[in-house]
Amino acid sequence: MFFLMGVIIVSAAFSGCAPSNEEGDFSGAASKVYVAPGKYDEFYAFMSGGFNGQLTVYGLPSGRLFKIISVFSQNPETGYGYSEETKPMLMTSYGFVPWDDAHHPELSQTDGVPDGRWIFINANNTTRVARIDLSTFETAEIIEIPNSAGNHGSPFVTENTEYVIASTRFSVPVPNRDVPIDSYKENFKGTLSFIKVDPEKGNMEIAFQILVPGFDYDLAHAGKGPSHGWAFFTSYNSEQANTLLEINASQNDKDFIAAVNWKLAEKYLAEGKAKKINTEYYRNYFDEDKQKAFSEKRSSVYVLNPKDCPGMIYYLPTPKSPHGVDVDPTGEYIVAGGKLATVIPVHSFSKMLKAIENKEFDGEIDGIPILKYDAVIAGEVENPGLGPLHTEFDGKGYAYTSAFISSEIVKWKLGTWEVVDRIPTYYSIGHLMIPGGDSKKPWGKYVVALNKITKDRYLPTGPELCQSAQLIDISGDKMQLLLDFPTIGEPHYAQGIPAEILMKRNKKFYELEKNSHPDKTASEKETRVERKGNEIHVYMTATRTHFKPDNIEGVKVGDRVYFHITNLEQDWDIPHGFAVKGLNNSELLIMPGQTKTIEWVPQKEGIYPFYCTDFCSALHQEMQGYVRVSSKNSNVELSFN
Ligand code: RUQ
Ligand code: CUA
Repeated sequence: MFFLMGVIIVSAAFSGCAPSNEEGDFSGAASKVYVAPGKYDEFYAFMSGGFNGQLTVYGLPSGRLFKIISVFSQNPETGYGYSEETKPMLMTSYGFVPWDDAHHPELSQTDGVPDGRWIFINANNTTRVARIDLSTFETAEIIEIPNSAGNHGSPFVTENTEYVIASTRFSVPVPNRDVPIDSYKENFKGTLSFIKVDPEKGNMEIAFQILVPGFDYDLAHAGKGPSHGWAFFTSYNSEQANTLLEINASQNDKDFIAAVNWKLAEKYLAEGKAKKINTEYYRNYFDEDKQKAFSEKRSSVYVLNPKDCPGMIYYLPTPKSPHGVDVDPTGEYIVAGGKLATVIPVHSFSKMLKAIENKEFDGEIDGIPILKYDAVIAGEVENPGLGPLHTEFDGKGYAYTSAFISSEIVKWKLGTWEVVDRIPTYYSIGHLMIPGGDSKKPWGKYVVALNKITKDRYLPTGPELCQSAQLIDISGDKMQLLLDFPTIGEPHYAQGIPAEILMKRNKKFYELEKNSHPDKTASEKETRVERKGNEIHVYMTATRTHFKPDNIEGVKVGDRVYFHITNLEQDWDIPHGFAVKGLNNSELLIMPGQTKTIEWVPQKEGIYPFYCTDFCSALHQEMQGYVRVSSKNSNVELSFN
């Protein structure tokens, strides 16, 4: 959340005054969220973890948490980012970065509708985009974005997931270099990135970037239907301040939404209009056959300059420090959340095209024509609540906007712009989510409010309180609050999709036969322990209800011991875990058919037990073994059983 201090104080005070427990009749609500034991939820919801760097999976309407998908942060629970197989996922041009701040999940789309293949999410801090495979619910790929800082306006998909788009919050020198900070206006630039997504495999590559003036680019959404081929990016700090932004970046009445004609950009790229800039970044991917992640280094990127590319980008003036930008299901309306504005401005795509044709410009900035506000505006929603941020759509002609300061969701009608309903949220709502609510075909049954502050809503847990989601029924004329449930980390954006779409694709285990991990142990007969200098490689198998080998001798203090463990099970829901005493690393959680490796450097002589950490059968407690560690110069022979 990027607000004026004053605004935050006002909002905190406001939420303090709001009623802590609203009256109201919840008797009907309980049955609407009750999912009987053994029954499935109707929707999956994916919530960003914010500063925990992960992505969480919930069911709706129950609000039950199913999984935390490890994305940008190491996770000792599974070994993600600790195991040798997954460490490469977190490689960047800054080295190994085991954490990030993840804000916006976005489902892949076909024909403008979420298709359930992948979900993307951004890393805000060390600028990256991840792709999660929704057959395994595991991170399949992470690509770093060069020439970017604060990858906040990211990663939003175009209508057929041709591109994932991303914008830079912080402008920085491009290419980055050592300059005085007060040379901001002259040296600092923003970039808008277009990441090409392979239609079959999903692999990401940065196709091109567009160099833009040094504003802060905040959020984005792609066009659809008639506006397919365009993408929209909000910006604030058009003042180009580099200090005390709370004052210095709130001077202008209007900032801008950048409208990019990416089809034209593709053409300019093909014509050789882009400049190749040398810069280092990483693409990391998980190879499911090898059951291992790999890192590839990239060394250049194509950058288009609007000055050389007429017609590629326009600015839509937008009051005032806009945050979200959301395109309605028809693709005609572009809604901005002007967080300091008193109205919600809605731009018209068709008016924009006409204004471009008639050259209704109000000057230009760095080769980017500024369109006249009156020539592009479709309407303004009056009385939209204080601090409007984000808008989702129900597919029935209504829009729902979150108002951070007045802690409410405001429902209004597209076309007439009249507010038809409002409901308080507890408290300080940021994003909101309707399943499919940023697509062409929303499943407009619920809206989820994603709230920053919970205060008195839950049992207190010391100074740190959970953040929260609220489920609201939008199937009738009046919104009805059904359920509060806590979230993991800070939820920014979220996505939802009917469960049946994903259930069809769900993978139950990895086929052992297809596992071509170089350190796989295909059967118990192949288990062994090998020494290579001071490295010990343990090729171990796990199956109910033992490890093989389970006694290992001849390891010496200071050896680098690699446990390569293959889970031989070929059955759903039978992972095995692995931990050894004193392991300065995480445990491993190994899914059926997988091979995983953990490194251990024993520091002291003695006997070290290891065991399975996941209660896998009645004889789980028997699933254990010992490693004998001897002194550096001992002559205990390497042996195993
Ligand atoms: S943000 S609460 Cu990081 Cu998407 Cu608006
Ligand atoms: Cu394997 Cu417990």
